[in-house]
Amino acid sequence: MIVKRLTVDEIKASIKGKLERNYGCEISDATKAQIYDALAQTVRDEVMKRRTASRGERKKQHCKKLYYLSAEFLVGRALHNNMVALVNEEAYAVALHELGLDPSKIFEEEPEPGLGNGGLGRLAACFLDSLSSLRLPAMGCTIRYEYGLFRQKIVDGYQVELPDNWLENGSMWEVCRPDQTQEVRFGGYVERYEQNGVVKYRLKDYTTVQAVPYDVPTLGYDSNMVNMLRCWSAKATKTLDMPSFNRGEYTRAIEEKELAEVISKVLYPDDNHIEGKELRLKQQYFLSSASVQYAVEDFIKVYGRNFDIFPDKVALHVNDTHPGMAIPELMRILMDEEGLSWEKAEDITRRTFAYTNHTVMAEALEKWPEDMVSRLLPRIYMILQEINRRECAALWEYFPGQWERIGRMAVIGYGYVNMANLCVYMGHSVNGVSKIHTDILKKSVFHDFYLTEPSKFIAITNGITHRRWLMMANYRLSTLIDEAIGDAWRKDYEKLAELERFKDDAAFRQKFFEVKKANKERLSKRLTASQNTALRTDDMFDVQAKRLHEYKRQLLNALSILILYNRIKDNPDASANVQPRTYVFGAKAAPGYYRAKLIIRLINEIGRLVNNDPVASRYMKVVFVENYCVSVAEDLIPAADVSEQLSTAGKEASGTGNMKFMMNGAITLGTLDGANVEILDAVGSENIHIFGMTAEQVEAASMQPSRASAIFETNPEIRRVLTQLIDGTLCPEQPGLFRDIYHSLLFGEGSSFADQYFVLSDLPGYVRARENLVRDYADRDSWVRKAIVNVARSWIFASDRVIKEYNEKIWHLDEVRL
Ligand code: 26Q
Repeated sequence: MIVKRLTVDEIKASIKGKLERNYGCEISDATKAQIYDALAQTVRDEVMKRRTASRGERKKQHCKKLYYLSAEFLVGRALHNNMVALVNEEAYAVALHELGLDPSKIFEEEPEPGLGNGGLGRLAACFLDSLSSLRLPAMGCTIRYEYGLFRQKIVDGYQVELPDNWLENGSMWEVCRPDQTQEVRFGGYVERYEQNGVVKYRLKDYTTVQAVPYDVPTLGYDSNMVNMLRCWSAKATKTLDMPSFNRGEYTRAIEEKELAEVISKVLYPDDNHIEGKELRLKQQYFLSSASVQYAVEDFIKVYGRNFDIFPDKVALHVNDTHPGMAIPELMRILMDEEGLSWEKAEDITRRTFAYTNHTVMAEALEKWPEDMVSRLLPRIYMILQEINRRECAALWEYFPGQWERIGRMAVIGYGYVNMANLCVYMGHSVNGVSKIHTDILKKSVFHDFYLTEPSKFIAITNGITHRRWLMMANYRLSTLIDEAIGDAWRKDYEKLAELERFKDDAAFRQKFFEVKKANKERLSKRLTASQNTALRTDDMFDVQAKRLHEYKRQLLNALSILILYNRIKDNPDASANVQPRTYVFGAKAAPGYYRAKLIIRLINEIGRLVNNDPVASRYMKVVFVENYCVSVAEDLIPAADVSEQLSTAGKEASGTGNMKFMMNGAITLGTLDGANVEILDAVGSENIHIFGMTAEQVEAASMQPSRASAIFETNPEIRRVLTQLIDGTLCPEQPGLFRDIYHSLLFGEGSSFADQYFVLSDLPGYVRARENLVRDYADRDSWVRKAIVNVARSWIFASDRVIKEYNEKIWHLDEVRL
């Protein structure tokens, strides 16, 4: 079935018609919000028409379906993205122009769903986009957090968090499906009973929470395929707790309703750090149980109760361990509800589940206290215990007498349920998100498992959707690419490689440079409006944008800016030919992460010092962009010349911001960590600036605790900036403000040694790398050539490539024929 694209006149008529019917007004007297509604509804109609045409095809063709389970889906705004996917942007542009409307102003009206912290959530969103574009049947499953990630304001240099009430005025893009509500059960106790001579278990005296699905359609690019992102919302059971109601405990009954609905109230704002909060465990089981129940229900609808073929028709993917309780949940359903034996259920479960790991840092590996799990999820706990018993027995055969090793690998050990061990042991595939990350998984984090089942471990390097991050975010560059090589790259990402030969075309290079400049102007306009900060668009833009975390080392960047400031102050005459540059930071800190918030304050204080200095401010400017989120990234990344990727080697599993910057023609300044290693492989050492210790060196040096003081003693420039942290140079009103940072760099605290992220160790090499990079920038022709090579070779990091790899190695889905 072919769905026709709207013509300019049809678009205009639709917008006018919606305004008339919904609001009884014309364009001239409509509010901005009403115009957004009318345009969004027009686009939504187009998306839903394609949904109708493609719906049912997957079932008819008996295609296997993927459920991608993720506690976060950071999808970003939908309107512009859907216009791109409809491949009708031109007609929309003309129609809006003829109606006297500015599309970019209308897009701003859409509240951004911030249903994720950072990389992991954004990856899930890029994957769903690629799945639809490649016509692979899938459903994303997540939680419909009423409050997404907090909005950030900077007040007096500090981060202040504001609630993100993104659903305040409703959302245009979700479709509620009350008919597919699932019941999720908490608490109670397990009763053993016999049925036809077979021992069975059931939950008694439990509390029920309803999971109500809200589906957000995800249209593939030029594919007419729509996959749903299912967002589960918690709702109290329809009837209030009648017994307590009858006893006259009306208010208690209402309180319990509130307690049920709190499950989907708010996204936890911690990234790469966990606290064993009970509500977080409830969220995880809520998502897991509702999604698995639906997957089983949907399977039965198409194939009946022929569970032998379940793994051939259903793939369940857990994005990190957060939805890992889906594993015992499927076991529970197969045994308790469908009557399968343990052996059968275990075999089906293992062949269905695959797990992606996103971190090697101990503080981010999830462990739940046994007593919490047994109280909240008694039947699930029983199943986990049995999994653990069988696992330990099997390991005893493999590693006889090696108690310690078996203890490390156990699903339950030392009073905790270890989620990573569960996912590795019970899944058929474990993947890391870059080559180096997968090597570290094999060598250390999961080394014991790797010995027993090496073929389970695979490396699939992350990627990003070039539709949102190039076509949508960088319209100017995309049009320029079309002019050079045609527009086939939009569907076939590999074709982006053809751009490389244009690096030798002087006219093309000139236009490329002008695009970058125009993007800088767009960013400057945005920041002028949002935070009253205009940018110098002739500067080199040097950007570090990502969550704030010590391992990501925004501190390395900040200290090197201070070093440069000192050099300019010491020798103003020699500065005359310094390339003026603007350092841009964008970063949210977890609200409870004291030092991360202090680093934000430090960046802002260094900014105050530099930006107010009559000499230094001629050559440098420091800008902190408030509220870094997907839509800020869409304006910021296309304006960057330099991409700062500074993580301590071995710590960043992959990084995906690095890929977004590369795809938009920024040159990477980075360590040999995560996907930076593969960016280096792709572009060659002449098109990237690499510095710093390797993961092996970091590992080896962790054993020498005295290195920080040695650097302090021997390097006067570093000694000086460290002293400036505490001598009142920064924030003279509060000279002791940054003592905590000073102390952590030089002395460490508690169990952690001084400078545990190797900021001081890498600082000299980083400062040198920055000098080389600026020298490079001065030769504009050669710089633009490098930028073009980066764009051309970024095709490797397209998420379409990633999804094809997952599909070949893990999921084995069939394309839906439309
Ligand atoms: C877990 C339990 C309780 C509360 C919070 C969490 C939690 C939430 C979010 C733990 C971790 C996260 C996010 C992790 C994350 O974004 N990791 C990043 O994933 C990217 C995609 O693979 C990688 O590119 C990054 O390197 C990795 O840091």
